[in-house]
Order: sequence, then structure tokens, then C-alpha cells
Amino acid sequence: MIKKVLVANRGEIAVRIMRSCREMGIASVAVFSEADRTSMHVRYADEAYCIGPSPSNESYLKMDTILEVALKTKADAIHPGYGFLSENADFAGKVLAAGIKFIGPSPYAISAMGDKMTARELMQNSGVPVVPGTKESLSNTDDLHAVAKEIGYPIMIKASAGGGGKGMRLVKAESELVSSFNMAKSEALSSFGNDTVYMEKYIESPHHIEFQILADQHGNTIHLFERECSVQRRHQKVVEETPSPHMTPELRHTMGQYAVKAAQSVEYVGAGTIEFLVDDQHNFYFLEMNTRLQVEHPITERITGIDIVKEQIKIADGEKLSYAQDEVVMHGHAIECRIYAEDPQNNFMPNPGVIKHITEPLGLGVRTDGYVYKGYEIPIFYDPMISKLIIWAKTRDEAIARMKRALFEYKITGVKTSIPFLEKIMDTPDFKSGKYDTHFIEKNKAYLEIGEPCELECQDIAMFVAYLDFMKKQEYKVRDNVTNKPSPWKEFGKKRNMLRF
Ligand code: MV4
Repeated sequence: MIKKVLVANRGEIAVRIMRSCREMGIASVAVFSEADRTSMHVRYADEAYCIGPSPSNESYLKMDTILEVALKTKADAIHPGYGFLSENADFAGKVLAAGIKFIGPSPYAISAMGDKMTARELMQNSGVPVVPGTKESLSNTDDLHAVAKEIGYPIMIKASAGGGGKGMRLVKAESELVSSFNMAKSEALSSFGNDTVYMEKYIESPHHIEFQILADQHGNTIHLFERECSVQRRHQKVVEETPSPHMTPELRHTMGQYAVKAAQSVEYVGAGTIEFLVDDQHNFYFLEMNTRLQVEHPITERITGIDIVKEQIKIADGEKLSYAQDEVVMHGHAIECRIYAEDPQNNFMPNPGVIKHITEPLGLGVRTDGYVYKGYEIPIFYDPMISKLIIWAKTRDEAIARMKRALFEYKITGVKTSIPFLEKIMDTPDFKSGKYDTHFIEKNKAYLEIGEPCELECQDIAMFVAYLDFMKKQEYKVRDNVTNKPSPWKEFGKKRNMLRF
């Protein structure tokens, strides 16, 4: 029986995991770097141990130090969250060798899926459609031109050790082929220490649609439907939703079956995600498998009512899945917006700093998975995502309206956030109609532009006009109806309007 879980992570996902532990009567152990001494996951856990200096490679990536804490605290299991050591097969192996349960798949499944060419081969052998391309790795001596011609331009060269967009190159014409091949190879070598690359046909305007799967140790594998993740910026997801507006019941059924097949091809155990590229004709191709909990898992939880972290822990404890496939039903529509501490008006530069004020949205259908609090200083060392806003409503249109309402209520000062950018996305016609693909942000650049901050002179005029306006209205509009004190909500609104002037 798992009675104590060490969470080898930080931030919102560490808190998320500990919440399920608490509901299950399981104690949690936090590990933290020096920069995270005051972090929420440290406060939330039942015990917490410092594992080293702030840079990840001196703390959250230190396998032996984390194992030492697990052994010392007699943790029965380790949950790796996402990022950091979550897809490190050596770590999973070390955890198991120490007699501790790893809340995740086998080291074999992690390494098989971590190598993109191996994953492609496994899928082909199980009859799961993959993007047309090469079976073998490409070497300098191959006739690259003949291979590329057979696949047909445009093609993509990808690093086998890559994934998530790293080490990819688009080749539009034969003239770029050799130089792209050489660049891809050297990039792959310097990024992953492995220069194996392969070729795929380029799918022009695909949707990124992924299926959540769950598999227990008794041979049961189910899927929890899809997530549409096509709203991305530089391979970073920005908005995710389920069900996908691009999906039909028939396609969902077919892709769901292939997702289960894909997981079974590596005897997968735990929670995992099968990523597909889907084109406008509803052709779909396996892209990669993520062998961990995903950032966007809450939207699936919201439409299915299944606590994915709880299932992960039960699976690791040897229990059977709590649900058969036909017991998994979807209800309504869920959307997630990722809130980053970054400046959308300055090329999305990370904007770490102290949270001066935070008011999070509440009310029907609203969930926030975050970890920052008033007075917290966001460290510069880690991912700048500070929270996820997850909305549920009966229909997609209502979910969008509710998301806009919740984004309006979300007040953070001290650091710049992506909230204004997310509000723009919710207003974009292509998003509202559901007719968008992976080029959405690029295509709607002009629409998503947030007004430049005013020139100084312009700001002065705006300030003056706002002042006159304020003088005119303050008695009955800007004052709180009950206390007759200036209302902070209305002040917020005013400041926004001033910047738009
Ligand atoms: C592709 C592709 C088109 N054709 N492969 C980007 C992330 C990595 N997981 C794979 N990616 C892509 N692979 C072929 N053969 C287009 C992308 C791609 C993409 C995929 C999903 C979400 C956003 C994307 C943005 C640009 C490119």
C-alpha cells in the first residue's frame, strides 16, 4: 500500500499531485531547491527537504539526492510530475532498483517512446498510422535526394532523440536539402548528444490532437478522449480544449482505438498521451507519445470526472483501473489557458518578479491550478508558467464566454502576464468558430497584437482625459456602491482603458 509519496517536482504540478495524495490519505514529501524555500509545494507538503542550489541540474535533476530523500523519509513511491526527470528512463530504473514504486511507466516504455524512430517503428508494426517517411536513420552516404524525392517535398528532417519541436527542420525544395540535413545533424548532436535524424513528409496545416490513455498492470488500457492543442507559440501550448472542434464521433472512436493500440505496443502502464497530427481530410498520423502526466490533463479530468493523478497512484499500487472504456463518458466542454509570467508586448520575454497582488477567478465552472501567492517571488530558474485556468461549461460557446469572464476577474500585479494575450485569443474569429490549426497564432498575428504601450506624450494625454473623466464620474460610478470607497475593481478597469487610449 502506498502511504507516502515523494513528489520530485515543483510549482503548480507538485501542488496538484499533493492535493490528490491528501484526498487519498497519502502523506506527501516535497523536495526543493534553494530558490524554492518559500514555494507553495514546500508549504503544502507534510515534509520538505532541500536538495541543492537553484539551477535545476543541481537540484531537481539530481537523481541520487532525490532517491536519498525518498529512502530517508521511507516514501513508498515517487511521482515525477512533468519535465525534469519525468521522462528519464535511468531515473525510473534507479527508483525501482531502490525498491520504491515509480508513478509512471516502465523504463523500457520511456526509452522506447523517447527515441522517435523506435516509436515510429513500434507503431508501424502495430498498424498505427505514422507520417510517411524513412524507416532507417539517414547517413551521409545515403542518396538524400532520392529519399526526399520519393517522400515528396516539402519534407521535415527530425532528430530521433528530439521531440516537442526541438531539432526539426523544414525543407521546402531540393536546393536546401543538403545544408538542412547537415544543420539538423549538428544541431541534434549538440542538443541531444546523438546525431541520428530521419525524414518525414511535411503535413502542411495539421491539427495537434492528443489522446489521454490510462493502463493498469493487469492488461487493461482505456482512453479518455482527445485534447485539441493546436494553439501553440514556438512549440509551447497556450490554449487547450476538449472535445476538439475538429473531431467527429466516428474519428474519435477510430483514433481512440489506435491510441489504445499505440500504448499496448509498449505494454504501457500508467497515464500517457498519444499525439497525432490530423489534417483537414481527417487523415491522422502518430507523432509521438508522452510517457508522463501532461500540463493540460485537467481539461480531460473536467469532462470525464476522472482524477488522473489518483488513477496514476492506484495503478502504481497495483490496483485495476476504476473504469471500463464504456464507463468513460464526456460531459460538456473544457478549455485551459496557461498563464505565464511573461510580457506579451515584449516578445513574450519571461517577466519574473514579486507578485504584488493576486485575485484569482472563482464561480461556476472555474478551476485554477496554480502555486503563487501575494508576496511570492517567481524565481528566474524555472518555467515561467504560474497558473492554469481551467473552464467548464455545457457548450463550447458558453465555455469561451466563461473563460473571458474568468480572465477578466484574474488580477495579477507585480509581474506582467499573458492574460491580455489570452483574452485576445478568446475574441479571435478563427478561435470562436473552432476553425483553427497549428498555424493559428501566426495567421492571426495582427488580430492578437496588443496595443503598443502609449508614447509618453500620449500617456500624459490619456492620463489627463482619464482624470477629467474621473472627476466627472467619481461620485457615483467609481465609488463602491456600499462603502463609498474607491473600488479597486473599477480602478483596474480604468487603468486598462487608459492604456488602450
Ligand atoms: C510535423 C509537422 C508537420 N509535418 N511533422 C512540432 C512539434 C513536434 N512534436 C512535431 N511538430 C511538427 N511536426 C510533420 N511531418 C508540424 C509540426 C508542428 C507542430 C505540431 C504540433 C503543434 C504545433 C506545431 C507547430 C509547428 C509545427
